Amino acid sequence: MVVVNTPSDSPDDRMRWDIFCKVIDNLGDIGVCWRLARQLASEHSAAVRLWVDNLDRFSNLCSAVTPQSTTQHVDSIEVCRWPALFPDIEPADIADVVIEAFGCDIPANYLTAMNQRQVAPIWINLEYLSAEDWVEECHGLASPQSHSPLKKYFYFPGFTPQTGGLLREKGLLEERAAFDEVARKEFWKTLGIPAPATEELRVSLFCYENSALRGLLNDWAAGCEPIGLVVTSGLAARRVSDWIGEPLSERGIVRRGSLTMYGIPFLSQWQYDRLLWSCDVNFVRGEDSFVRAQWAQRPFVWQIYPQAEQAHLAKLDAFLSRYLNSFPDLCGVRDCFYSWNGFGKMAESWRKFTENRQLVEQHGKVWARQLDQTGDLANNLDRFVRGNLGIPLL
Ligand code: TRH
Repeated sequence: MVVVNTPSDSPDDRMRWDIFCKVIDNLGDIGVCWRLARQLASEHSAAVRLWVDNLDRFSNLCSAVTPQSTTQHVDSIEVCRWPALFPDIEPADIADVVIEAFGCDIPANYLTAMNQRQVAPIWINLEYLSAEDWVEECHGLASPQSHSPLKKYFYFPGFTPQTGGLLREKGLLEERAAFDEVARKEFWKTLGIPAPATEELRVSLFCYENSALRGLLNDWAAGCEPIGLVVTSGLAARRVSDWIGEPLSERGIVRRGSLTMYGIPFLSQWQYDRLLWSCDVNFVRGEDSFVRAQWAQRPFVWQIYPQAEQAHLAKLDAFLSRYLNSFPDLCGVRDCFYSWNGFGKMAESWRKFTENRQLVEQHGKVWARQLDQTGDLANNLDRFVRGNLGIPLL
């Protein structure tokens, strides 16, 4: 039997967590797991082992990860390759808490060892983020498993106190608040991009395939207002390059009419936060960048991950209902989100959105304060686990 190295090889009374992550398509799954792993380790004294099926993709997100290594320590996390043939593992090597991120199905032999462990581990399926009402009812529920005496708990991130909340590192809002003009200028310098001129609107772009993009670029180029568009590396840069008719390279600058486009390399998650904090408007997508845009407290436009049969529209609507609850007619936000997701007239809703940018920004601050009340996901999860294991809170 091959025994996997574990943090428990050294005498250690920290709670042990195993997080399993499959990189399905983009970087959101590993982005969320990596954030959670680091927070559990640094803020909750956890010994975390992160199993990832695609270390190449992970190394795109975190340059300290060596794709060839089977096991490595990064930021005090034990990062392990999750191989197709998972090695047999002793029950004693099973962690106290096992997280299956986004329903990724933990390996069968790992599950066998979980069943044989002297003290049953807490088994959690960390779900995708959704603002839909049903999430509150399902959050924290346990489901008995057909091939296991163990229960699996469904843990939902969310926007209300009846859910697990959102990932937010300790001190994030304070760091955001302290990020002043000087820090912003310094940040632009590190990217090799000039700080925006007074009348310029600085916008960041991170998106999926988007049928509204070309029209918006045309309007920006033909408009009177100077726009500085910071284009993230990857698909957004490729589609903007297609529109320009030549590649927008990392650190490249291309001008078309009133629109200046800046290419940038793929940023660390830390830098990406600072980009969101530095722009006047952020176009974000998926799950993690969407959440970070809310903590950034800058006006943002969200492209939701598209699903078959437009299933994502219910999620988009559910989010907008919560976000705009106290302000249902907020200056084109709803129209802008819908247009950016393929339903509506982008040019018109964008005009309304930017005309009322100050209001949207004020609303973003109130919204972030409200979200902060739900407590952050890592902390809520730690409490949930300790409650179930009967372990006192730290
Ligand atoms: O990459 P995404 O599209 O990820 C996905 C999908 O939404 C998917 O449905 C869902 O399974 C999953 O998220 C949870 O978008 P997202 O979620 O915003 O993740 C991108 C990550 O990449 C996020 O952690 C921010 C990070 N990032 C950087 O670190 N640097 C960058 O320069 C950019 C552009 C992003």
